[in-house]
Amino acid sequence: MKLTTDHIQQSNTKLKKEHQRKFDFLAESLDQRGLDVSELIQKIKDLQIAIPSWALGAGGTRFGRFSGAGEPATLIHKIQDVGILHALNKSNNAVSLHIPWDTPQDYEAIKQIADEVQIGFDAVNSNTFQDQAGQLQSYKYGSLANSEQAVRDLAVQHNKEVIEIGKKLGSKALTVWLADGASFPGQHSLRKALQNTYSSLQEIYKDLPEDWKMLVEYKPYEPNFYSTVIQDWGTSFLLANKLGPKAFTLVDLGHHLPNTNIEQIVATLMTEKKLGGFHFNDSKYGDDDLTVGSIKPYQLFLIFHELIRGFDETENPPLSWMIDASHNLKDPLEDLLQSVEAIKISYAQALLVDQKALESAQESHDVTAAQDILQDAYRTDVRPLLAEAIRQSGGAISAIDAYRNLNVREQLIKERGKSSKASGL
Ligand code: LRH
Ligand code: MN
Ligand code: MN
Repeated sequence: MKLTTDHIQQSNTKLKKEHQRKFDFLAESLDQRGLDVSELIQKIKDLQIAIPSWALGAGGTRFGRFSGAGEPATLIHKIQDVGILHALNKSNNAVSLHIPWDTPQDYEAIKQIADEVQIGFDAVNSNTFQDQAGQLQSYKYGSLANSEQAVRDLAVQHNKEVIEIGKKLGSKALTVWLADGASFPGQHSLRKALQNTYSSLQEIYKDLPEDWKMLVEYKPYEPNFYSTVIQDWGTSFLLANKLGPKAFTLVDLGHHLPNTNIEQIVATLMTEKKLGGFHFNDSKYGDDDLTVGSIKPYQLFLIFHELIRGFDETENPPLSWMIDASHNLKDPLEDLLQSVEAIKISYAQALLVDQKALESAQESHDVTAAQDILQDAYRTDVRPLLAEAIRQSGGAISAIDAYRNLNVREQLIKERGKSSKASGL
């Protein structure tokens, strides 16, 4: 199924008048606040967020998985799904692949299909947290951190292969997330595990093309429940610093202990020019992988506020923007549309912050004013601005409405069958 501009325009007709009324009202008030509305719209249009291939089917928990219907069963299906999202919201022009779940068979065919739906390839992810069929060594006790050289070699080799796959597709980054750790005190040497991880990463780094980044993702626990080798931003930052200028820290919003101040981590990493990218999601307890903005939208706004300041005030290089989510209940495509909208809402709100007024409030220690300035931006309903940016780009005024009215899922079920299942987590 391919959504055409005609389909989208047709779905916009009913909403156009009401949208215009809301947009005019907002545009006038933003204009009165001294904001350049067309500049804001351009910035919102430019923000493109990559979709993870593994989020296009129903996820699951340790207790069960309730598959949806018409799930993408092949890499081609996954690219088509991302194409559908991008046609609707004009905000997802890339997919992030996980290898070996998404190893292409026919590269030319894959690239051609991606081209047709205007999708590129963002960071490629390696997977050394599962054993593959016929694998000679096991990752049960770790991969890059393993005390056995032969296991480390296998994991290094896998990462090198992932780089080769990414090169053929036009990716420019490798994301490394390691499950390596220990579930019991005494299980392994904490120091040796870190040293092994560093030397294994060095081997992989040697193969990284000049214009690539290595994104080192951290996570405090799970699947190991006593210690994780790359447990926090500090450990990731330390490794990225030691590895060299092409290595960066990747922040997955769900990979923090409760109440961690993520915006402060963002500010620190940007100051050191070592923030590489994001895995956006939301969580209440742990790595819940919930819809972005569904639990802590103010935190997301504060993160974007730091990002915007960081882009102005630091030399941090451009970021990889990616979602990392999982859906047990909702239609994955609807959930992803909601996540992308939430990201763009936070970004747009953060663009409204009166930076000059905030700076002077900070300098005069006017705490009340500082809070008001931030909250004034956060409490602005920017949805008409977003809808206008998407409409101007040829997308849908309301992506979910269009998705439903155009019976996209029903079409996919017809094409793929009720019981087609996504691979991956
Ligand atoms: C680990 C993680 C990491 C993996 C993905 C499937 O929790 O966030 O990014 O690659 O989930
Ligand atoms: Mn992640
Ligand atoms: Mn995760």
